[in-house]
Amino acid sequence: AQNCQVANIQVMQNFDKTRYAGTWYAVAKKDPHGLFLLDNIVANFFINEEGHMNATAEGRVIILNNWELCAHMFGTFEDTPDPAKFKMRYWGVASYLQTGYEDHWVIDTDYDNYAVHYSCRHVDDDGTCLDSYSLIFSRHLSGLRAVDQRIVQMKKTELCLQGKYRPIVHTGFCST
Ligand code: DAO
Repeated sequence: AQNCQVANIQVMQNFDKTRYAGTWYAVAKKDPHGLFLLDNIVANFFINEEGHMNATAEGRVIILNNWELCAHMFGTFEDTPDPAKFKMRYWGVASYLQTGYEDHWVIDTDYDNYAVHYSCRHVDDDGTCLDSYSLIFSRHLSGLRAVDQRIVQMKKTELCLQGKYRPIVHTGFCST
């Protein structure tokens, strides 16, 4: 039985941000309200001098109704008592891009192939999530292996987001 309480969501045990560092390609995304990153989403995590996780990310966006560009974003992560739960502050290299401060949870990863990210922006009065987004990452541009897809599918279900993801294409839009 699933109650879909945000407080009950299981995150990665003993998360190791050093092993998580490096490049991750988004292969699927559950969008939040007011979606921002469309496709060609690539994130690069690293550990700064103070030992905190940082990231750069890029992706195709459409802003101001129909201006298409590659957004270059930067994020800093605050540790919390749970090593897999972070507070992420993010902003764009250009002022017209989105900024925010929100949860960034690592739900599951094997560090070498797949990762499942989740963020709930608004918890409802009943404890379920009113506005979430979630990214499925692969270490490889070619996507996930069947063995990883099965694990990811289980995690999507645990997040109560099964069927709500769309595939993320990589066309090279942000590579030039
Ligand atoms: O696409 O609608 C959306 C939500 C994504 C907002 C977060 C983008 C900034 C990420 C910074 C680096 C972390 C991976």
